Amino acid sequence: MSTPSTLRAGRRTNLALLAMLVSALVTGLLGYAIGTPGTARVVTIAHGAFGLGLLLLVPWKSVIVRRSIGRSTQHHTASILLGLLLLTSLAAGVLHAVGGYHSVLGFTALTVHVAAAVLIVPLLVAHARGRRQQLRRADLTRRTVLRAGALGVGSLAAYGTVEAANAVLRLPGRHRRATGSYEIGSGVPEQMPVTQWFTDRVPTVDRLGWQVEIGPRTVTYADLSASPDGVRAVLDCTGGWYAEQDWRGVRLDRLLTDAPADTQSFDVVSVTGYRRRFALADADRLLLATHVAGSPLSGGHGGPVRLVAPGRRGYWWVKWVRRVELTSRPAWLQPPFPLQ
Ligand code: HEM
Ligand SMILES: Nc1nc2c(c(=O)[nH]1)N[C@H]1C(S)=C(S)[C@@H](COP(=O)(O)O)O[C@H]1N2
Ligand SMILES: [Mo]
Repeated sequence: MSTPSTLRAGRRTNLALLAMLVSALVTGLLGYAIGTPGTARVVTIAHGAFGLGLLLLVPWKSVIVRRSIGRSTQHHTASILLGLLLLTSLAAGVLHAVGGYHSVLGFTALTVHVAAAVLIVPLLVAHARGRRQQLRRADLTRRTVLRAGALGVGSLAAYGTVEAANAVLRLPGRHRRATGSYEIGSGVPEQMPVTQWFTDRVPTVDRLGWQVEIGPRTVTYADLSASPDGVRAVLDCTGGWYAEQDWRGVRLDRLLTDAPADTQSFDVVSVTGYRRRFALADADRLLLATHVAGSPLSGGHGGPVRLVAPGRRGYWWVKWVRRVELTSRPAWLQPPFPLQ
């Protein structure tokens, strides 16, 4: 056939775009939930491929867009905004993946990337709802499967191209961790960015008078800071940076020996109200830390007492810990990400 393949642009192009976009959103969120390097690598590569793969469909989608502009009088404002947000998110994602960790007026490429992606969700729902594209039985032909395969291979090749550019041009991106984070301040905690998840603020605290309530018992700062328990662990913030430090404090299982028999999990609660829930069985892998790199924790980095949660992303590492609440509810019964 001599017809250019973009003439086939239509329903299936839209369905492919939607599937890739939803997959990019899901793998993006999944990557935030994963702290172990092996799994994180797979999810991050899939994420980059789904995102970059969208660009491969631009020639087809632009035919659809031009057709639509030509034939309808409806308002396109929401669709244009959706397109602009998508371009912003893509550009910022790639900028993060090649350019390193830079904060400009408190924003980093990754915060712009994720914020734009989150704003896309309601627009995408409205956009797709008004333009239902039915999946048909006849879609399951050998040719469609081959095309989907080609799109998959092309998407991975696009990801490979960015990685090759990182390596060949010796860009900062070649040093990122499996999660996509850049190393800042390993062994030198003062160099780590002070980071809040969302709306939390650094409180003023009284170090020496600090106490932590653990179920019915109370432990003082002096008790905690006299403990020899230590762990070397990586704090990996979803904002795109990580640092490896030597942390010292008390292993949480030592403080939970008299927990009631029906205890399934516990909430680690900050003086600010910020909280995360953990399974009781995980307590021996968690540290209530008072020290990092041999010195007391600074106020910005969670002093007097913070949680150290090896293998988990930064938002689990509750700062300014005031209370550990024992519960008989399962650990998964909590918002997947903090709310403040
Ligand atoms: C509209 C949805 C999204 C699209 C199209 C998208 C696309 C992309 C692209 C193209 C990259 C660069 C990949 C590379 O070259 O390595 C990227 C990186 C990244 N994205 Fe997204 N993304 C989306 C949503 C999200 C969400 C919701 C999150 C997190 C909650 C997220 C987190 C990340 C992270 C952490 C990176 C850095 C990964 C790395 O350095 O390899 N993304 N994204
Ligand atoms: N109370 C409280 N603890 C918190 C947060 C927060 O906003 N409030 N942010 C978390 C996030 S997202 C990260 S990455 C780490 C950052 O630790 P740092 O400020 O010592 O670098 O703290 C975690 N603990
Ligand atoms: Mo973070």
